[in-house]
Amino acid sequence: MKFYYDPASSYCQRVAIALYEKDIPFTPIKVSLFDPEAREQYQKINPFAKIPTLETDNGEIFFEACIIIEYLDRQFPQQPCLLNPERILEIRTIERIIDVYINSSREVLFADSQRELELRGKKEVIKASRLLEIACSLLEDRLQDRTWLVGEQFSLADCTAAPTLTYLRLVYDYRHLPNLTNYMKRLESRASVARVQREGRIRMNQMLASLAYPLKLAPLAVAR
Ligand SMILES: N[C@@H](CCC(=O)N[C@@H](CS)C(=O)NCC(=O)O)C(=O)O
Repeated sequence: MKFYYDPASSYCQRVAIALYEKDIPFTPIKVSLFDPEAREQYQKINPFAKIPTLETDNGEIFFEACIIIEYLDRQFPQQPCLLNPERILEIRTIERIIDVYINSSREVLFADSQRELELRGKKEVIKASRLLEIACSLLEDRLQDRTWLVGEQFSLADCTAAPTLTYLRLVYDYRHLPNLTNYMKRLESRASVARVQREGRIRMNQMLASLAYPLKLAPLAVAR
């Protein structure tokens, strides 16, 4: 099974967490989307030229991080079960909230952080910040009495949350939300998440160093 990815990509990290959680053997293939020749080759596998993509030993191709994780969960039923059928709607809802409201808003805030100061904070940025706050406080409430986002079992929702909440700290400080902050700390001490963070760190630091307006990950405060 071939996994086309970049170690710093948050969507790829979602899948890598699932692969490591289930201890699934795979062949990692780094994709350089900035190299026009490599990009053209890769488009034969994924016409959208987006990472991640999974190619099975039978030549089946899967893209979209959440679909790849669903495929892995079906094919490799060993623990942890990432899409527990009894909690499936809640798992999918949280995955959507993270992808649509948190990740998209994060992208808007990131783009804004790279504009000249006088051009920042336009309407779309205010709207994105509002959606981000709503989504983060929803997660904060859910995490009131849970270890992971959908209860005591690590799920697709957590595979999605870990990279997104890590990169979110570049542009949005959520340390005023203690449940979310403590949850992020639990994620960081989980082996699969610590591993993808370690593997993505060099590329991410290179990316941060090349920004017009450098950004830093806010450290996780000790939450009460
Ligand atoms: N909806 C896709 C999004 C994948 C995606 O946007 N990947 C980024 C890397 S994090 C990418 O390939 N960007 C390259 C580009 O947009 O040209 C998924 O869930 O897998």
